[in-house]
Amino acid sequence: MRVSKQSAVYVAMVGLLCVAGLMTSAHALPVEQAVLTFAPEVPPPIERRHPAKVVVHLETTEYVGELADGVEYTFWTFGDAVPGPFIRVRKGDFVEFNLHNRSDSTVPHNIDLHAVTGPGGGAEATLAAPGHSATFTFTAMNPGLYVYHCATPPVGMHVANGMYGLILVEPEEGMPRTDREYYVMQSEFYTGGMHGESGHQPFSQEKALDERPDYVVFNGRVGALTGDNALRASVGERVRLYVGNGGPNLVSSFHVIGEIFDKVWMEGGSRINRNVQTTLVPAGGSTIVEFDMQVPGTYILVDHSIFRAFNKGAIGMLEVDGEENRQVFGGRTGDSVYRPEPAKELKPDDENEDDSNSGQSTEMEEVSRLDLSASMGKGEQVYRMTCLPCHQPSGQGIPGVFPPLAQSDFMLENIDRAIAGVIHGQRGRTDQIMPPQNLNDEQIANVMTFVLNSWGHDEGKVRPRDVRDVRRSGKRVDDF
Ligand code: HEC
Ligand SMILES: [Cu+2]
Repeated sequence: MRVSKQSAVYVAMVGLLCVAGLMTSAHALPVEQAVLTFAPEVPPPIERRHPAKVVVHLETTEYVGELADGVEYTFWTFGDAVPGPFIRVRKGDFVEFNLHNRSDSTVPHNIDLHAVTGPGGGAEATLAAPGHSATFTFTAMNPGLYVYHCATPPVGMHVANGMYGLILVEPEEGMPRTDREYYVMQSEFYTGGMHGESGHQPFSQEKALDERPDYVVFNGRVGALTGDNALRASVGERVRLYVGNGGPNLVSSFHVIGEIFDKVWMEGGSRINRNVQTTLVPAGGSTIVEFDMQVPGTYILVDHSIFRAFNKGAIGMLEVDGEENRQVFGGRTGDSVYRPEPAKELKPDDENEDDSNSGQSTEMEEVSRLDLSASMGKGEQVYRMTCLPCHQPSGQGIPGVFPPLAQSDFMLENIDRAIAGVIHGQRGRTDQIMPPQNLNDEQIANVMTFVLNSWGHDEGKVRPRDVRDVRRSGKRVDDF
């Protein structure tokens, strides 16, 4: 199994051309090798104010990688990464595009660049069998941010397996300067198993036809932009995101929680819209958004078709450090534990003589520390991806909206009841509803273990079979 070389900047196969004079007889243009970068990195702005001949070398590959923790998928790629590398040229540039299909590929591949004016965007011209290369040329006629993708039949499958990326054609005068530029590309995956099911997952043609993805992700996998992989910026900086949507099916409602886009290059074209909350990114389309950072914190990138974010993986994070600005954002002006009275009378606990729980605690003593910390680690991932947006990073909840899990008496009082809430959803204690969390037994066991051993709790390990028992009992929160 090979791991994609995310983030490394690589200059595509430097060589051959461009020796000293930097001139080709054919076009009398200076020759440059394209600088390609892996998401979330963007190549440096183009400094020159004249056209050039830009040479791109891109390799198509196939490899088994991780779609989510413990979930493997056979990706088909450009540049050994999903999404493929970011290409940056200038309007008027003459591009020599070399596509190399590695010899261990199982199928032919090609490339359709939406930045190309001409048949198939280069698809027919670049079709390459395993172990072959193809070259074509084009002039970048129109400025904008364009998607590229494989267009080899079955096209849907090549795209669904990860074959897409972005090419920016800068206008002649260049893009305005910003402090940070990032590359974010949404796409969805259709797998044999349900979301979170571990092991190698095959592509599901049936789900793809139904447009029923199990994963909707940024930058090729669940968690590519969260935790340690979060994007970074500082207060006072201007951030620009080059956002693409590989599809293959869904249109994205791209939104950054806690930010308003000062500028949006609508659909990645030349028209600028201002003061936008959520912008559409069509399948096979793009957008460029820009905003100033005024207040530190974690800003969450989502597809605001919100189940895709909280249940299917379409979450990214932008961590911003720097000085608070109480004028812009007053922050918490009150801080208290949120313990609403139960809206319904709960049945007294002694009705089901909690001996299942006491049995559990003797067994719990046998569980090794190591086992607990492994489960905690996996549980933290689930928590970050699933529970955090509502219950918050330190389990503190949001007063009046989402109850805290830290020191939640309701939760600590009856753990099976809390598990039932996570399985089936829960309502009645607040004005809000917790929807059923579409997680398997192992994921729920891990996340509960994490929650029950964080923020001052010390409640031991929940095992998948504990979750299974609650699930089998069919009991809902109100039945406890
Ligand atoms: C969409 C927001 C949302 C998400 C996501 C969410 N919850 Fe909740 N959770 C709530 C709400 C709202 C309640 C209270 C519902 C009610 O009124 O009974 C709640 C209640 C709970 C409770 C009972 C605590 C109490 O005081 O009522 C537990 C335990 C809990 N959630 C755990 C989790 C876990 C674990 C996850 C992640 C797997 C999770 N929740 C994901 C919104 C959410
Ligand atoms: Cu392909």
